[in-house]
Amino acid sequence: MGLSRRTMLKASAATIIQGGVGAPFVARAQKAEFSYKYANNLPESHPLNIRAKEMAAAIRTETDGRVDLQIFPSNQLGSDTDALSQIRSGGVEFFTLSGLILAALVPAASINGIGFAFPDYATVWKAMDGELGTYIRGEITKSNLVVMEKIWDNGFRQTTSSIRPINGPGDFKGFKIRVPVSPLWTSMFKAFDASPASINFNEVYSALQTKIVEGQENPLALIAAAKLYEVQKYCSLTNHMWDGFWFLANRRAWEALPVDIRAIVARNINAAAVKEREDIEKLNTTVRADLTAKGLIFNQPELGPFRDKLQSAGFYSEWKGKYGEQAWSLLEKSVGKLV
Ligand code: X2X
Repeated sequence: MGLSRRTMLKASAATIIQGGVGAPFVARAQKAEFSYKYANNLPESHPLNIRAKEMAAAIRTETDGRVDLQIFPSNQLGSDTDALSQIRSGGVEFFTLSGLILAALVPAASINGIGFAFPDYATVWKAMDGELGTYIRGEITKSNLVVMEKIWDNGFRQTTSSIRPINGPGDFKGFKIRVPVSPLWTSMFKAFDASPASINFNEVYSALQTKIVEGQENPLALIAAAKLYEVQKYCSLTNHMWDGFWFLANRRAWEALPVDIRAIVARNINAAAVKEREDIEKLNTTVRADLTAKGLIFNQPELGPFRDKLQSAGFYSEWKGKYGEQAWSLLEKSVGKLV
């Protein structure tokens, strides 16, 4: 019997099982043993979702179809705040979340977002793939979530505005800026005398469009992918923090996977993270020109005065106290003295 004929017979058998005429064609004859949802907050065109799609295909192949990862980009299953409670309850099995937002559950997880801590990517990966990352993952594990080893890149964050460019810390005074839902973000922009509003990412575009806020801050790759240039005029390269996404799993769902399957899934997720980091690094060389062509006006402020402002507002000493000696010394071991 020819292959195509056999496939057709299988398909018609599936149709009969499904209840006959009019039932949809079933591409996969059998439902995967583990059909898991992966939720994230980024647009489909972002490198995170492009690599996630490849990763899901590799996992399907390497597990002989036993694991089917369905990706839900752009907060299709709810805001980050909702998805964080779903990953805890098992409503979703996988979720990528900024460590700064995860801090609602795991306070130590926001530490990489301390203002102006990281000078460059080499320092970021050394810390996050090294001792600091190990410490943070230990804290996440204590909260009963499972976390993959490699953090995915969101990027160094830049400030966009519809009213004025940010040339120095004084331009933040009274500035209505959207920040993600995280005490560290609010605290940092309060230290700049701005007026931060906590808004989940799925509402950012409309908050900017309707002028509920005047600006926001995000990495260039995401400003491009989420088309924020359509509702913003200026982009100031404030480079004020590095932010990444931890790949989280619900513990019960993770432990339901046989050990050999877990190894395949983890290896593919971590490999995809490393590729995604490289994608963003490449994007960084071209995205500024693309955004300029789309109408964003760039400026590069001097960064020293921003750091001085945080210092004199007591930002660093306050957060050192919150994280405690152990975590703070791991951060300073990577980036140098901050206080
Ligand atoms: O909410 C944001 O701004 C985003 C997408 O960058 C994070 O996930 C922190």
